[in-house]
Amino acid sequence: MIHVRHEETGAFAASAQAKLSGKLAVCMGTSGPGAVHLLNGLYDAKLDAAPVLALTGQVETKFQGSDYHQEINVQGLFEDVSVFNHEVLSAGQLPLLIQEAIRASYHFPGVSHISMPMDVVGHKVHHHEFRNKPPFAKPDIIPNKVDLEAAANCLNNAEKVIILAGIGARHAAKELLQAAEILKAPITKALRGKDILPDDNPYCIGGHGLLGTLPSHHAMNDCDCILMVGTDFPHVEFLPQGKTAVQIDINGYQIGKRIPVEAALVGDAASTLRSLIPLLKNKTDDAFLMTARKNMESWRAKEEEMENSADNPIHPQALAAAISKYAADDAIYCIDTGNVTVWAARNIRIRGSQRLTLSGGLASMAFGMPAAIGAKLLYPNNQVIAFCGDGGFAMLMGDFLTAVKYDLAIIVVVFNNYKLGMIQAEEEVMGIPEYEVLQNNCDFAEYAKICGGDGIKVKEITRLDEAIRQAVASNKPFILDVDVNPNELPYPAEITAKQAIGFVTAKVKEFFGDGEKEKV
Ligand SMILES: Cc1cc2nc3c(=O)[nH]c(=O)nc-3n(C[C@H](O)[C@H](O)[C@H](O)COP(=O)(O)OP(=O)(O)OC[C@H]3O[C@@H](n4cnc5c(N)ncnc54)[C@H](O)[C@@H]3O)c2cc1C
Ligand SMILES: Cc1ncc(C[n+]2csc(CCOP(=O)(O)OP(=O)(O)O)c2C)c(N)n1
Ligand SMILES: [Mg+2]
Repeated sequence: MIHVRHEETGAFAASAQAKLSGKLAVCMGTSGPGAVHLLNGLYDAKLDAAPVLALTGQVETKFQGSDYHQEINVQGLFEDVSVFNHEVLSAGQLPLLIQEAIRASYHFPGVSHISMPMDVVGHKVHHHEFRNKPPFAKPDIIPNKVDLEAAANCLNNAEKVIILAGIGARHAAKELLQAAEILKAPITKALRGKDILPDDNPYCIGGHGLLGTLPSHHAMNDCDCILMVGTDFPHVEFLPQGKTAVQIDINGYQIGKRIPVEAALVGDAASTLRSLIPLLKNKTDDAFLMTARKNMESWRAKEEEMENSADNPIHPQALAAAISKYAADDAIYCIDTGNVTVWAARNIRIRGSQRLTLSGGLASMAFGMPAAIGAKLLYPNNQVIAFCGDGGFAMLMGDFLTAVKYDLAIIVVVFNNYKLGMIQAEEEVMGIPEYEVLQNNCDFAEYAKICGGDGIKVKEITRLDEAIRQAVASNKPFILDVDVNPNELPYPAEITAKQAIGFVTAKVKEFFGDGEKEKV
């Protein structure tokens, strides 16, 4: 049992553990406010389909219904977030309910919730009342022959195929690369699937969407067929109309959700690809792939200008790339939401057995450090690095004390731009001058030391490398608080005229003092 300072940290940590391992993770909160505090972390688990069991307290049954101290309708409150949601009515019921909850979390998958009135818990439950371990069978699901042939036809008839792969294809890297080789197809990754393939693999053209790369944007627009594997990529505005599509997903409900598909393959990513590959014809024309590779080289070269820049204030791209350079081959990255997500997506180069997790579906701030706590507890021998925004970090910074208490040598990198950077960017592309985004931060490195950890504040690029070396060598929880350029814009791969006009309008308004002047 790990005692956290804020229940949301516990729920995020559990969600991150479940996302990284695929195994059930458990978190707890008291009745009333403790239960309410869990919710955001549990929604993160729900939206990323992570198996999490949440246990909450409840007031004694004899007081229920009387607006008793801390009494809330916890079942009602948790109804939307959970796939299984029950109150324990008697101690004897508990073994059954726990097993049901676990089976539901794995099967659907998602959050199960059990609330426990104070008079019901505290009784002895005998071990034999638990049935045998529930059978969590993992069937090897493959689509039928007709569907496989339809998919093969579609892919064989297309000239230019792009593969969009997500976290559901994590165990299918070998098969993805075989398919890419036969189809002469570049592979672009949905963000939750960033760690399925090393970023320097010659078939990989980075990620797709707002945080994606320009080569991916071009390849997606130029292709005539999209092969989606283990992804529920939600940003449909980046999936062009008029393409044919083949989709592989273990969950039939997901197929056709984001884009109309010609061939639906319900099955496991690796097994389905293994059945599909013998039906594919080797394409001889590799011009589409070669163009994507060439575009990727130029895009990389452009990013490297920022990554290697000696400018002050430090470019966040330079910080992300430097961390990526010093990270261990087995590092686990835990990423916050904000502009910081953009730098993680583009400037971390995944290699070796590195993992990366983020709040994908919910896109919640403050995920980074709690996720790092969860990851370090589960994988104590791996290096664990959180990429945090200053806004996100400050939300749950009290739980740095938890990392200290349990001796968790996590590295927390704060991309400190003293503002809610992503919100400012969103305001400005809409033509709204910067409004209420600035933040009066403390020195987070000093804070780390006061808590009993260690830390370094970095303001100049010349100090960055040495600071990172100290962070990775430290055996204490460590905060690397780096001042990054507050004016760095998270440009999308391609800027629309509307965005550019909005941005210029906002800047002109800011110049003439329109909008709110903030004191920090
Ligand atoms: C600030 C911010 C910005 C973001 N911008 C972007 C962006 O620009 N681009 C982007 O890509 N993401 C972005 N995201 C993340 C995005 O919201 C989604 O979470 C992400 O794209 C989903 O990745 P995924 O498809 O790999 O995972 P999921 O959405 O979890 O989908 C995984 C799919 O795999 C299936 N599956 C599971 N197991 C198997 C199996 N064994 N075989 C076959 N299928 C399986 C599941 O049924 C599911 O359909 C952003 C997030 C944040 C916080
Ligand atoms: C819990 C939560 N509240 C609000 C938001 C909306 N939001 C998205 S990004 C962002 C700003 C993040 O700021 P910071 O953590 O400093 O990162 P930066 O964008 O500056 O890199 C906000 C407020 C959110 N995603 N999650
Ligand atoms: Mg910020």
